Amino acid sequence: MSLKEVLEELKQEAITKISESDSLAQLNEIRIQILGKKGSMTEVLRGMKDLTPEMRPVVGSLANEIRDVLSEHLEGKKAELELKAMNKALAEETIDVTLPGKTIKTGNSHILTQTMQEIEDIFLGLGYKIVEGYEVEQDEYNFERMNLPKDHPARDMQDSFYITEELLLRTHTSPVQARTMEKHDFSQGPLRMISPGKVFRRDNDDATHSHQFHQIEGLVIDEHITMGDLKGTLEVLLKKMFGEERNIRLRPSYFPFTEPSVEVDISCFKCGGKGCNVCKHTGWIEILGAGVVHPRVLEMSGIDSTKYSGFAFGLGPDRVAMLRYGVNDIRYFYQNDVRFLNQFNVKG
Ligand code: 2U9
Repeated sequence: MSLKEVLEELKQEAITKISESDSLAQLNEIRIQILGKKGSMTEVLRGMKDLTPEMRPVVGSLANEIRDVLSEHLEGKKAELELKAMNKALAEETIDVTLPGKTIKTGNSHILTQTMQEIEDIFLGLGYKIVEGYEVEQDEYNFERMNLPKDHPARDMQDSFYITEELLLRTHTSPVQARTMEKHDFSQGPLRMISPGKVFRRDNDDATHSHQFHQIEGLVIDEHITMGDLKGTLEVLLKKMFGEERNIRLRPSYFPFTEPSVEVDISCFKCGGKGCNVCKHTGWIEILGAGVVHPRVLEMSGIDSTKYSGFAFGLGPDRVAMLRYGVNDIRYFYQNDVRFLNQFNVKG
């Protein structure tokens, strides 16, 4: 058989094999067998060296032609098999978009954090700055600067958590205000701040007391600040928190750091003032303490009390949350039971 005939036969055989192949892997095998380095075409072409010089170009161009034809067949078959494989995958791997999805559980802020952030937002809107301070404080800032004298019961070892004689876990967030006051430059404008955070008292834990709880204290100092500014500010705060229909009531009280001092009540948000279990049938709910900053407290932080005056208030976010959501034991907030906490998952 001449080399030309061998090539023709090889071509026919290859075309048959290609057309019969039924997988991409098999097709690749065939390509290697025919056109690869050790493939049959290459083998045949090695025999060209024995041809006469006249025959070499003839056989050469026939070989090239056959290689092109076979390449075309291989490509065509490849495209056909790929399409077949894709159609098969599409038929087998259909996705049922109506199946219920997997819920991804995400965490959410603790209800006390949510309550505090809501209050912080109200004060940010009123132009206050938020200042956080130390949870371990000096006796000087926690008590002395707040006009709590050495023999005050709050300074007793029985009532506060002392670390050394001079250091303790803060019993209120007031030391943050004292530290901010002594640094404040009044030539830049008045001081308007709130200090949210954890405070610690050595109470016996019961339904309404926990050794750790939260406070948000507010302080405004400027020239000519009066009780009227305090009342207006608290009215804005309490209406935003408990509803525009609320009334507020101020009752005289006593705190060492304010003079005069008041307890502030809101008309009951459950019964509107008629009397119910939430307001203990009085129509009013005690919500915070406040007053005009004691001149001695201003002077101790280096502020001229003849020129400047201020008001201050303190409220407990734990109590706010208990009232709002009908939680009857403060300790639930600190037990981290997810069945309790998930009730306040805002994301649902
Ligand atoms: C400075 C001067 C005065 C902060 C105040 C109260 C009244 C008050 C309670 C609220 C609930 C404590 O957590 S609670 O039990 N606080 O009634 N706090 S006036 O007075 C200040 C603070 C800082 C420099």
